[in-house]
Amino acid sequence: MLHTRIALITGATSGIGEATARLLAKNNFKLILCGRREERLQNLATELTSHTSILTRVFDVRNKEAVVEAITTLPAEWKDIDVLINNAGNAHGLDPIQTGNEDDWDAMIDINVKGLLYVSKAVMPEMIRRTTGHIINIGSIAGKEVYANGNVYCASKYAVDALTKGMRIDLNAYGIKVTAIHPGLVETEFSLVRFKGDAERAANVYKGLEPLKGQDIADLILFTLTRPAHVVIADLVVLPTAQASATIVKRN
Ligand code: NDP
Ligand code: 8X3
Repeated sequence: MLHTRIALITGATSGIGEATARLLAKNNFKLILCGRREERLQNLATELTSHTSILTRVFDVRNKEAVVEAITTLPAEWKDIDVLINNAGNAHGLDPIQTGNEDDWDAMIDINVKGLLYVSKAVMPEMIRRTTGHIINIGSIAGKEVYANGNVYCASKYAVDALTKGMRIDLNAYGIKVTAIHPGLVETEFSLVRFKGDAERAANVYKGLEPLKGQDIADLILFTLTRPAHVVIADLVVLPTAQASATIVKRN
């Protein structure tokens, strides 16, 4: 019988993480769903329990102690995490570097970079012990190209790119697969967060083009996770057809 893998998804309360939870639940994965918004996690868990076993963990990836607590207190039957999807993250603000808001800088570096490190550090020991596992980091086209006013968000995603490469090198001896997926424009709550709840400004980001959906990224994650044991997808950039680069977008 096919081994049912355990996947831990950070940022499962919306967007790419939520779509991934839905897809993996229907594809023979047991899921540990993480995020800060407990009610959303509970609702999603309730919905998906007809497909698979679900555990939820509420924590802020910035809180090192909370991350360690969430992972080390997993019940014995959930400890062997096979798949870690480091998805939690956001942009905060879109300002020139000279007038950037330091709280936004802290949020992006603390969540997108340090949070990813804390979660990975907590999950890796069991993967290393079992000499198996797969870590998928969600980067961004912003981690491949810098655009005007993207400065610190881009830096945080360049860091994700570098950390992915570093993980693949350092974990090579343990048979652990490491993948980065770098999306372009995906219509999620991302722009609403970036523009601090300004729904009109957020909607404008996706106006006049057909953006990617969370489901599109979930499909790639599932594809990546279902390659044969000897194959790792190392690095994937995925854009809407209307997008040619971080800044060149064909709009109607
Ligand atoms: P959403 O805003 O829809 O989702 C972000 C997720 O991250 C939420 O589930 C949120 O959960 C979680 N999160 C944010 N901050 C924290 C935190 N401090 N601790 C724990 N969880 C946190 O955006 P997306 O789905 O689009 O974003 C997912 C990833 O994809 C991010 O890393 C983003 O940078 C990346 N990405 C997005 C693109 C896009 O155009 N949308 C393009 C390229 C990359 P909660 O608030 O409940 O904690
Ligand atoms: C999100 C993509 O181009 O809006 O990472 O920064 S972009």
